Amino acid sequence: MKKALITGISGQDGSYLSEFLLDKGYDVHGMIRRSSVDYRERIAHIEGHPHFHLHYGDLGDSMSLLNIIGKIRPDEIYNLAAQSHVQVSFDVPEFTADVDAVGVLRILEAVRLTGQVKTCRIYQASTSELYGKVEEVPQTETTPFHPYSPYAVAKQYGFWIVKEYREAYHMFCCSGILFNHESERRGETFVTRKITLAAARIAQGRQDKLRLGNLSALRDWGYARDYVECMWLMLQNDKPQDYVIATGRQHSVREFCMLAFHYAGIELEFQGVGIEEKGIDKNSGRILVEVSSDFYRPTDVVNLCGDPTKAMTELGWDPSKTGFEELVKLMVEYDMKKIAMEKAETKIRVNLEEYLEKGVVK
Ligand code: NAP
Ligand code: G4F
Repeated sequence: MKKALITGISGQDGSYLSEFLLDKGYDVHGMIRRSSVDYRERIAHIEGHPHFHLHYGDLGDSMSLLNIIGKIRPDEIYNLAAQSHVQVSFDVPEFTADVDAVGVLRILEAVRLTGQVKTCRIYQASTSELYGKVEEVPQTETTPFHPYSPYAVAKQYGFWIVKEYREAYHMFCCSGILFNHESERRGETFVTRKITLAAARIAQGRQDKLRLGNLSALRDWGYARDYVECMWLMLQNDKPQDYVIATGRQHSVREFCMLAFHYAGIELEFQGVGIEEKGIDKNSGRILVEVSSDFYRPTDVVNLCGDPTKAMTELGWDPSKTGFEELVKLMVEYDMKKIAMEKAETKIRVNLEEYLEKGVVK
């Protein structure tokens, strides 16, 4: 049975990759960090599976990496752990560099120092943010990098150190240059999930307005569940190589917003420009979306669109499994149910408190 180690297993991609590898018959090991609330929502449903094991460690802690990698001796490592929020990287640049840049080096060295150069294959979660202030559209494996945030600069180091170890030590290590991929498990402060949750809350009377930053930013959004297959395919390849993983289609934050509200039953129209732009409910005339400079970044990446031709032809990967409309729909449907459940729970709690106060229930 093949053994895989996933760092960042509690994140969006880590949870989908765990399910994917368990289905393939792998023994899956995951690295987790201790947290004050020890509940891992995205992987709670697989904890207890006989081939699913969790280990405490941290990308900032070489000793924990040496210990875990030396003990498990995995056939494959998927390094998904990162401080993955671009805007937050402006607030915590040093931590971001330590985890997203030096953390990659720590993994490579742990593999080398424990004598697994020939036996262990490594996938590095790289990113379209490397193209940053883009120099061509669409972006391919040969497009020059121009990282445009502390996050992207750190990830750039990760990309180059993987390439260096591949050439210097002939290690099977490669980077997936993944464009944005979203899902119902996406972190709630990334723009897509922030929008789908807000659309669901506004439609159900639980929120008045949504405040966003740059509505004109363009992204190539895919479905995370489809993208984890590519990580695995890259490690099954004959040669270690880097691949762009994207859909090849581009949409603005504004378009995402209009579609999400549409699936929540609200037709929006946008009026005004820049900070004055508003998203207005066509039926009621209410302003539901406003622009706030709080969500502007010191430097923003505004024109991402990937060309997945190499992954399609060499890995046989299909980027068209889940289209943009379907992705937005499934995220909104999930969040509509989530908010409805939360409303029902609140109602039950309030009723119960009233009964307890009146002494009806003891
Ligand atoms: P995510 O949901 O934010 O998950 C990040 C994971 O990293 C979490 O499990 C987190 O653990 C863990 N982590 C953070 N700091 C750590 C540290 N110091 N040591 C160990 N673990 C740490 O991210 P994602 O969307 O799944 O993305 C996975 C990877 O792909 C990331 O490297 C990201 O930068 C990269 N990427 C993502 C996209 C995308 O669109 N999703 C696109 C390109 C590249 P906690 O749960 O304890 O916080
Ligand atoms: O959803 P975002 O925060 O994702 P971003 O910055 O593209 O980063 C994500 O994708 C990268 C791949 O390209 C990953 F490497 C990275 O780990 C992460 O998963 O922002 C998308 C766009 C930006 O241009 C941002 O300025 O949406 C714009 N935006 C507008 N209003 C907003 C908001 N972003 C956020 N998070 N929140 C807003 O209110």
